Amino acid sequence: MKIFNLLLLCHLFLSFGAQAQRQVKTMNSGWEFKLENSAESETVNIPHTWNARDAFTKGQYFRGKGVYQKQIFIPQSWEERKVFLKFEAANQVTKLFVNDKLAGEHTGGYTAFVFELSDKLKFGQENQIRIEVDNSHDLDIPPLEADFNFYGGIYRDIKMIVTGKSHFKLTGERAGNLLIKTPQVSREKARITFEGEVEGISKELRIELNIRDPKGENLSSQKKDITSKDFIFELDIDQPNLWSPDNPNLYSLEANLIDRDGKILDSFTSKFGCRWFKADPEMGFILNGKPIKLIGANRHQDFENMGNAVPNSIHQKDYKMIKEMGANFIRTAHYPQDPEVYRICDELGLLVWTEIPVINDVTDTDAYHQNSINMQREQILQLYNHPSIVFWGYMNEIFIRLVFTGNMSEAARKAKIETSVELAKKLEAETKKLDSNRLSVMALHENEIYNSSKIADIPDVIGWNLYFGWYTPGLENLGKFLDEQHKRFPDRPILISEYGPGSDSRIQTNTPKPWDYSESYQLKSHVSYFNQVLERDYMLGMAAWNFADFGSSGRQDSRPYINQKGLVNFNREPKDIYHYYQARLLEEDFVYIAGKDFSSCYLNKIENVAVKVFSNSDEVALIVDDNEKLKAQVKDNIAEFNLDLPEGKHRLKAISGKAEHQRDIEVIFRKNLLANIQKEPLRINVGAHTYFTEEQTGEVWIRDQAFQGNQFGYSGGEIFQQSASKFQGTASNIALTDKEPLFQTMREGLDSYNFEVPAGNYRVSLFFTEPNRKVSARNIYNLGSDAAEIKEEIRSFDILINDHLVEEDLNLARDYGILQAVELNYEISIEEDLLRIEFKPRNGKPLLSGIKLEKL
Ligand code: GCB
Repeated sequence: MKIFNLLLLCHLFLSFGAQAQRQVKTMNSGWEFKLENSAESETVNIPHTWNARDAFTKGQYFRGKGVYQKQIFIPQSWEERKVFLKFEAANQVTKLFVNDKLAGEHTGGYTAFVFELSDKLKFGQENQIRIEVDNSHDLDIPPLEADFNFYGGIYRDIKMIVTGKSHFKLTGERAGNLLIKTPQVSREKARITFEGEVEGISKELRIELNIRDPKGENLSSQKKDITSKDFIFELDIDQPNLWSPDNPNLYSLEANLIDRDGKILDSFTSKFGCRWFKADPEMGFILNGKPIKLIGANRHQDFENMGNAVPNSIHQKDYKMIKEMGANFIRTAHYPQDPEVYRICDELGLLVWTEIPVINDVTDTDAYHQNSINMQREQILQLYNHPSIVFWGYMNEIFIRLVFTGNMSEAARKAKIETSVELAKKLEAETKKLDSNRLSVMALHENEIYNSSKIADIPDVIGWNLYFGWYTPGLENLGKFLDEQHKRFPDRPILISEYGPGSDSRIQTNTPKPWDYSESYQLKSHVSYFNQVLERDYMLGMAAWNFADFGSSGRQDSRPYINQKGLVNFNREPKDIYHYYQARLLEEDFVYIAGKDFSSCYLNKIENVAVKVFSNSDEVALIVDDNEKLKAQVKDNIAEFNLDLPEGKHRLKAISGKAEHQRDIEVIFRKNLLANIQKEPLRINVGAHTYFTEEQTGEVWIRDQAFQGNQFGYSGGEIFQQSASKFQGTASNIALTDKEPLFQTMREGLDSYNFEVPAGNYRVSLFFTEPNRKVSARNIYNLGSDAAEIKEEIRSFDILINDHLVEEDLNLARDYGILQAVELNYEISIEEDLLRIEFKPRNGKPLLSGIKLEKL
């Protein structure tokens, strides 16, 4: 009986709801897609981008028009209703055609828009929907250029919305949002306003408003007759449950638009939260009356093999990982992200800096200025209700292009500065006009021009993107820079909006250096930033660059076309540094043995195994091979152990408080590598102090060493360093390999490479690349007037193995071209107990990137 009643109730509710209330459904599946000018089409699902692959293969991706088409049946009954399409975003100019008639157009790739279809539809029939999306470079649309990919397509959800003839406004810059404002909040009381617009005003319309508290209990219900299109409700909440990262309390609001028969014509729901905050130039960020250091990361919206067309589940996972890292702060650099992002930040309790993509440069046209303003208006009006958002950002490193452009006339420089400052003033005014309760912010790169132009005086808060120990030398210079800024501009609240070096989980070392892409240099750098920021009360906080590795087609680091500054990999596999943040930030007991991707330890006799354990207590216990228990004090959330271990496999278990973590390592003595060569080839990452591990096989290329009576090593030469580059080796993509780090680092001018191995048969594989770009820039066969200089640069050399000439006049540029992976191998039989590879220069200096030695 009871069950029957319940079913009946459900049935009544559902049938009532289906006819009358707002209907929303995704329209993601089954679109015919083709690139303009392409003959072939394919069926795709949205989220979709056409650049998921080409942005990672050629360094240049297709920028142009893509067309999506679909037939949809529209029921006859919808003639009595209104029909809309909502795009959560499409990059970057979108046109919608319904039955070949233009139904709407939108500019800008990162905010939502809604088009009404009603008057173009045929009811009770099939209708043709065509969407043209264009991601061509356009000087009037931000972003003009940046260190990330502008993937084209409908890369966020697309939804159909059906309402009654009278409905809450859906089109326009709010894209259907109705604003919930919290102009005054204290512990005692929160003043709430709810405002919006109704379209299709007719007689006897009413809005019923219900507010629920964070427990879901009804807090307040109000009704109002609607006579004109704009409406506003006001209410006070006594002793509000405040929203904060620790207690992300959310209220919910439901508004129903009702006709005189009590029928619901349309409805709107939203969450909101009550909190207040300010940025203080001495005390930092203050939330609900208490200082809170903002610590977190920036986040881009793309993912390995997907480009920016990622489902909500990936957005959710990212922000959960950010929360689980212990962060309380996130910057959605460099553009507004998926609506799901802000929803999950509200739920999880992450404070958000969101910004529009006005980045690197400004075009001095009315259209560029207006598009920037529209983007800021759309961002603010669409995201207004999210309590997580505390900063509206509107510019990133806006003078970087100017600073790095050489021969620019003084007049052009002045004009560029003027138009940028003018745009900043407009964006600031627009931001404050729409929302005076939040803080405005911009991010600057390390250059005095932001102070001298006075652009840095415009927003409430300044974020500095500071890459000390990377683009600028000296990690320790960070604190000096911050103190100087604080002293010169004592009224300016500041935070670090970006910092961090690139790292590659395949590259490991115990002797980290800037630009070696090792995870241990990344650790060293982040530890230093933590220390320097935490000891300065005036600092609002810091956001690491970046939560995850991301696509950037112009980059040539150790992984091509990828910016590798992530705390996690492009596929979100954590790097060590992610766990360091956990140790530094989490309250509950935490312990983690670093070095997941560095578990083979190759030691010289005198060395111990260096183990770092991340922990948030004062002391860590380490149990080695289930018996020996060692203890170490924790400094900067790291306990260091030096273990004197025999060769072989070992089990480590770290304990701190209630937390435990276990890891296996293998100790291998370098001196035994040659003795074992029958079983395991020797692989050497020549010209590098780092270990390189191949992802597919787990094979390790060990760091290089000199031949000093220690069984194997180079003699002569030096580590190759590209001139004017900080990178050790060549920071260039290497064609025809996925072992870039092996080829990028090399030894130049070496005389020989020696191995003390017994007489017998061996295979010697040598790995090379020609790094000299000049050689290819000028045709090597047609040297012209600077022949002598170029000739010097065209390296060629002979190679002898135990006096046998194996290469005569090896000229990498001539025979293979530059920056290509070249592998040459030789089978050789030696009669002495020494294998000696000699490099004899003919022109320039010989070089070598790697050696693999196998016993046959
Ligand atoms: C920056 C930019 C960011 C880049 C980053 C980098 O300052 O704001 O977009 O990706 O540096 O890695 O160089």
